[in-house]
Amino acid sequence: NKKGFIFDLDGVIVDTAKYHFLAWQKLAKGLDINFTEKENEQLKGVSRVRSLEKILAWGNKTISDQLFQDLMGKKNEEYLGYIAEMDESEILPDVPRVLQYLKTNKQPISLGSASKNARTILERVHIISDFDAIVDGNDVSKAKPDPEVFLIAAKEINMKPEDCIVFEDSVAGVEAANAANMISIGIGSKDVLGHADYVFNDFTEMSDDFLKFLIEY
Ligand code: B16
Ligand code: MG
Repeated sequence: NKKGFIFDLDGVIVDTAKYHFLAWQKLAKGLDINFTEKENEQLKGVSRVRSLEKILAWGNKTISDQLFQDLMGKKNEEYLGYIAEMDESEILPDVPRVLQYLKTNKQPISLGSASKNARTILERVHIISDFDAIVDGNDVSKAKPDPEVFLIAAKEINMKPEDCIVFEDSVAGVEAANAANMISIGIGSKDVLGHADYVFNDFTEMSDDFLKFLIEY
């Protein structure tokens, strides 16, 4: 039996949301916009362009296209500074166990992330070789909740969407997985991810037996 297992990156494999937050907060401060952790929640799974649009809207600001581009570049530079310091200690609990279980059972594994920095991050934390395919923000034209990223991720591992399982931490990402006709597994709080087929607080709560069930259903 074979299923395609598709992992989101930020919030599922590593917690880079804290670095996105620091970088966006610095930028917002420069624009005199108040930006808190609560607003940062709403940027999870959201593309870089869309994130800046949202921050500007929260602060009631309109800026030129040129400045918009400059700010996106600045934010990313700041973010890359944090990523450069990452190592395998930042992999979230039990992610290696789950990947190992799937590999041992010969299941195809794909990444489906909105981030244009996904490859860099996977390299930094030394798990890039665990993935049979990597689909990220550079490969898509439509951001989550559009299912495009997951549909390409499935195709790259030669699996039909209905035979794929998606691990996601964001509202938009779970929506995208559902729209792709895949099994959606929320990683996080049930209050936020109630629209997922299954929800676990984190991978430590997901048993090998459950993974076996997913492979065999
Ligand atoms: P970048 P994911 C998403 O990654 C993040 O959750 C989101 O906060 C970020 O804005 C987006 O990637 C774009 O990231 O600026 O690195 O291209 O959760 O889909 O893995
Ligand atoms: Mg995410």
